[in-house]
Amino acid sequence: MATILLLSGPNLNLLGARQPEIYGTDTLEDLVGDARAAAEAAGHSLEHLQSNREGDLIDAIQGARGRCAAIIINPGAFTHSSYAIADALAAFDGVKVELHISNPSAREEWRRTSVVAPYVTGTVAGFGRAGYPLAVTAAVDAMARP
Ligand code: CA2
Repeated sequence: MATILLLSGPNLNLLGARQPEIYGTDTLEDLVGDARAAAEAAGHSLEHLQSNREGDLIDAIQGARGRCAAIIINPGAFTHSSYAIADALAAFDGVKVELHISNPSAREEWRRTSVVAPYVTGTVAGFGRAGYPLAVTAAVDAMARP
């Protein structure tokens, strides 16, 4: 049994309350629940942290080193700007999944660059709520590969 860390970046705590046409009507708690159910069905546990602060996310990534087998991260808008989160992910040796509810590549120009993408195992984007258990399945599969 391994621990998977799910991280949610800035403003994701507002899910369900604003912009349902982009992000749906489900709350972050709903999405995390789906991810946790998928992890537990695969025999693993899932920890979750949401923060609006870059440093909290970096501390969590550092704290996962040697403790968690995988990190799934929806960095929110930090996806497009945070070299510090990118560096923290580069220093984590396990499986890393970048996760987005929307498909940033199909949105505004500034969302089309991910500074964390070079440091992750793979990306799940554009599938809304369904992306959360998909990301867990992808992480579990990658954890089993050498
Ligand atoms: O599609 C995603 O998951 C994003 O990571 C969401 C970020 C956005 O900056 C990325 O480009 C793509 C924004 C999260 C903010 O979520 C809100 C939800 C409801 C109301 C307001 C913001």
